[in-house]
Amino acid sequence: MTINRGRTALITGISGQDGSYLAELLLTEGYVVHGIVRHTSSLIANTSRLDTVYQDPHETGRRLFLHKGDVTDAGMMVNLIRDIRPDEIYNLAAQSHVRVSFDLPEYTANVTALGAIRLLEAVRASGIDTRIYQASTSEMFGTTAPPQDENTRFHPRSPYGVAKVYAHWATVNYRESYGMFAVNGISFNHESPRRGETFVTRKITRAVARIAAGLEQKVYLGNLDAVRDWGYAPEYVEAMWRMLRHDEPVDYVIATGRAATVRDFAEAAFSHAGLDWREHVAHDERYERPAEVPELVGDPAKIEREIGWKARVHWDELARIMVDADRKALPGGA
Ligand code: NAP
Ligand code: F7E
Repeated sequence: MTINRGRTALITGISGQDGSYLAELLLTEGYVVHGIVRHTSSLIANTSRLDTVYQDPHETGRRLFLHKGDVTDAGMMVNLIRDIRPDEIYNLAAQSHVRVSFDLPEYTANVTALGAIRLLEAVRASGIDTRIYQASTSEMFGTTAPPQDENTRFHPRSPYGVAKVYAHWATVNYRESYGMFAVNGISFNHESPRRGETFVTRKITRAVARIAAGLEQKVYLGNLDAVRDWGYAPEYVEAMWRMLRHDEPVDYVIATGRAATVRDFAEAAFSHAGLDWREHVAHDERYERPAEVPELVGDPAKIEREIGWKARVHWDELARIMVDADRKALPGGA
């Protein structure tokens, strides 16, 4: 921990799944951590995933600072970055739901694509020397066949994927144009008990817990044939951090290299609770997308070789971790 003492990081999207795990990791490593949280009308801020690390503003010696802000507000980002002068910036803020991006394409572009360029420009305007991590995604590969690696052609299939391609190339462009240490982590799907409840893994494991407890009978899903490479989010934030501690600014695929269908995941999750998925999963076309990404399976050889990062938790163990957590979270859950 001592080697990082005094280092300062800024995380956009700190209240999200990855942001919360990353904040925990960096605090454990001795960093001072700043995060941008959005204004809401009903809460002081959406910080439920940060409960384990939240520090009251009146505490002395605290190392976690939350700032009200939004990546659609360029001035706010310039001022904040100039004030705190972070050594590392992790741009995790996004409208990250693929299905939702079809309903809110312009909004998704504003946050997910232009948010990245606002941040890069804010760093330039502040004139500070910092390292920047951009949360790129396997969704950029779209229909290009697996295994996908750092040289695979992009063919995004959603407004979200298109927005992330923009942010990805903006990051490469600022690295090449201005010599910034700015890198893309091309993450494949990664999940955890903190995953948003409308992503398919969490939707399934939450339903398993509620069905096992007799609270409901069925879960309605869309395409069961989609293939994904699901990893464990706490391991992925470690990859992000290690990419910024690397000697050179290099883009990497972050993946397990293992494939499973949505059907496989559902089967594993239900059977972990002693249930037969076929009795509880029903189809609803409203969960299908105008264009689907059929098969994403990453080739993580480069990050394993050059950074020494390797996924340990694979999709079937992940299903068990998430089912156990969702069962425990129910009132009276064990
Ligand atoms: P997430 O749970 O959806 O979190 C997104 C975060 O962005 C939340 O903190 C959210 O704040 C914040 N946010 C949204 N709009 C914002 C805005 N206009 N200004 C400031 N903050 C805003 O996503 P995640 O799963 O942690 O993923 C983190 C990043 O990695 C995202 O960029 C995502 O696109 C990318 N990614 C994720 C995966 C994956 O499988 N998880 C894979 C590849 C790439 P609220 O809490 O207020 O909503
Ligand atoms: O869908 C299918 C759906 O929404 C996975 C984001 O973190 O990972 C995530 O995007 C698959 C798709 O994740 C339902 O059609 C079936 O094929 O959990 P998801 P995603 O779209 O892969 C990437 C890497 C990101 O970057 C994104 O930010 O499951 N599916 N039935 C369903 N999906 C949902 N959500 N709900 C269903 O009922």
